[in-house]
Amino acid sequence: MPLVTPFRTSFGTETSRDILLVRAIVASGSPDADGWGECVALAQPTYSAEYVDGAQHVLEHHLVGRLVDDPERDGGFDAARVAGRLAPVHGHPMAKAALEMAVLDAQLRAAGRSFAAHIGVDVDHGPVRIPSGVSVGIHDSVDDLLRTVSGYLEDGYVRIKLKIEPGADVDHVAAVRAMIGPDTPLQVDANTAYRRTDGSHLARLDEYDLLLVEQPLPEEDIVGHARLAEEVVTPICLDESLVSAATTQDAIELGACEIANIKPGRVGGYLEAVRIHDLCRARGIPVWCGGMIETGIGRGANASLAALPGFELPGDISASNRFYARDVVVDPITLDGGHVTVPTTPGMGFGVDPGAMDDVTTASTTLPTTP
Ligand code: OSB
Ligand code: MG
Repeated sequence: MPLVTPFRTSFGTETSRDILLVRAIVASGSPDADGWGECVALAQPTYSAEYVDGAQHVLEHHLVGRLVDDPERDGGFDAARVAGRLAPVHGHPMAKAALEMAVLDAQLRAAGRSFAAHIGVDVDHGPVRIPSGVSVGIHDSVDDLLRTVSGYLEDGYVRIKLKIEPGADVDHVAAVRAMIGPDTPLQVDANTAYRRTDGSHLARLDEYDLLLVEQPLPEEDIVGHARLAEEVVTPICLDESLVSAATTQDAIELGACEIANIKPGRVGGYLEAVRIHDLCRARGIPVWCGGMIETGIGRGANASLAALPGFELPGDISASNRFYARDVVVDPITLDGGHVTVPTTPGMGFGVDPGAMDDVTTASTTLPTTP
């Protein structure tokens, strides 16, 4: 799917999105269930080790069969059992998350229940709205960056996140802060572009009253982030490093994670994401929902997750039209007064548009769901 504008980060430029979807068709249940999951892996292994063709391979050859062979499976599939069945396979959280999401979507649709209600969001007393932030790619020119940011503020986004890298950081932040004034929430995301020795450079960002600096150091460098947290006043937020509830807990205990970006794909699924929310909340660590340039499938689910009370900061849950001219769902996320509305339809929070889906489908593979 083409992006409406190229999206540049410290790890590369995305101009289109090659998206892997998992559809779970459970025909033996009562009623029959049908669900979709979106795999957030990018085309190249540059954000994390996963990439979309690898995710497809591991799903086809190592993951789906483990659900089909579950001896305790009683005709249908139970989303609560998926992560445990897949646990013997190391890594591949994004592939696993897509599979669990499809099963959970099918199960919730069959039960006539929304994901938001399922995780305890009060959707019975009128629409729930959550604040919407936007992630802004690296721009070659500061003037262009200011034009882009102005446009998003006109759209109503309540929080700006700037992608940064060495050479496009302090000056860009200073110019944006000067333009937007002191009251608009601003944060930055380095996607691992700095090193431990960059502490004093990153401390120059402290002047600009940022909500947080996201993932300055490499994924593995938890101790480095803990040291940086001593050196820099701006709170350190982890993204790439947080691959599970256990790693999140350790990072918090080490002082490396003052704020957590929760991405369901990165942690192996929405159920693990809820566990991370719960543990952060118990420890007083604010969380927010990250994005992976999702279609309306992942975006609707993210909007539901982000309605949990620990999501104290606006997420990267922008309107569908921030990235796509045409979405694959009938109910794309839209912006209304800087907020998005939490979906309450049965399932993970979207309805697939079959025509739009057909138009962008390049290939599909059917795997048996009986051993
Ligand atoms: O680091 O948050 C990130 C997009 C792709 C990969 C990684 C990241 C991002 C974003 C965009 O920042 C978030 C969005 O979907 O709006
Ligand atoms: Mg990030």
